Amino acid sequence: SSAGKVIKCKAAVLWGLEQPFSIEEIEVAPPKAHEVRIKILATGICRTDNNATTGVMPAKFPVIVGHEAVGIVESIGEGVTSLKPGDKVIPLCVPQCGICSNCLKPDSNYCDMLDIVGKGVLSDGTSRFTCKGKPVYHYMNTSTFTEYTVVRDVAVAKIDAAAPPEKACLFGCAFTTGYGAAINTAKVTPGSTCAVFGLGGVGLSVIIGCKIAGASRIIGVDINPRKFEKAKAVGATECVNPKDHTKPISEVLKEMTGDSVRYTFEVTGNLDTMIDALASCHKNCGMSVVVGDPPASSVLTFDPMLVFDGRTWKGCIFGGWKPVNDLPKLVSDFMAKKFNLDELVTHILPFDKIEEGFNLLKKGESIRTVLTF
Ligand code: CND
Ligand code: ZN
Repeated sequence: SSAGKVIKCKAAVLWGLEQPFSIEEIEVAPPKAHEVRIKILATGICRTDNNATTGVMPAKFPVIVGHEAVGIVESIGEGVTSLKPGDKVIPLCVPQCGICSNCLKPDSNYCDMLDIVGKGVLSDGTSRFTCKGKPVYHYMNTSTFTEYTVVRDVAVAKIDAAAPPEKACLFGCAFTTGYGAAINTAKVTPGSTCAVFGLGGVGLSVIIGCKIAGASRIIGVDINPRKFEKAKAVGATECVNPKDHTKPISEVLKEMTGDSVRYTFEVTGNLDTMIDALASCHKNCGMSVVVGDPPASSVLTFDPMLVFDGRTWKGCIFGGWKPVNDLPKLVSDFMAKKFNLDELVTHILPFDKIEEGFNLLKKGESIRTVLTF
């Protein structure tokens, strides 16, 4: 067996900002205490990974990004009790240690470990990856654009062994984030009107959540009209392109709905859209949820009347789920056909074609591209 030994394998390394993904042979060290080494089976491409290549989301270079995957536990480090080799798992960008003050709060999923996982190294301050004799850093605790990765045991969810990897990987980010934003964060009510800004993999998952919650009107908003067909296929009742209007989008939505948009979701990561989404929900009883990643160190200026009048402005990380507990249940619901992820996966490519997958994202041609190994 490979347990306890260094594994040589292929990985997509980013050597610096704005550099292409370079497929390299890397060395993956065995897991240390409370870590597991995972063989990746499938991994989706998310906007947040692209944000690492552009600097919108900070990363330490050289780095292996990727955070939406399904894999199989290859080996475990000392003290790991919750997982064993052979388990089918999802590496988690939001951990759940289960013992910090936030994990103990029933309504928080901001585990104390979360602030540590952003540092690009594991608990002992070092990386488990090397390439050409140099350390290569981790990303969001997951680093899934590689045949093998090492992660902390508190950041792994064990899922149904029968779950198909090229769909179930979406529970590592897009689906879980978007669906949870509607169900847990906004708590969308039956019969309500919702508007979703940004119709990528995360935005479409918000739509699925709004629909399951019983929303009667779901308006998709995107500047790329090629996204409308998919949005309607998953539950949008109509779609609007802000570029087709001279009026602010909040005015357009108000007219369309007789001023009754109850919930709005920002799922693009643009600062202007965050204000637009806030202004688009009902001024007194509306709620707007920020789901898109704001650019690092950005500052937003807004008219305080937007909230003074009564609107609620919220955010969420990873859809508000407590992932170690909740992901296995979400995957079971998926296996029981509670929701269908077919529309979200538009492209499946072999891992070597990662650069092509990112080009599809940048050109707005894909919803999710899933890479398989
Ligand atoms: P993706 O790029 O696939 O979709 C974004 C969509 O927004 C595209 O269809 C764009 O055309 C559209 N868009 C861009 N600008 C505008 C605009 N000004 N007005 C209307 N539409 C616009 O991205 P994704 O679905 O992979 O991710 C969406 C966001 O969610 C992104 O910011 C990502 O970083 C973030 C995210 C957050 C979390 C979390 O835990 N909160 C997890 N993963 C991703
Ligand atoms: Zn993501």
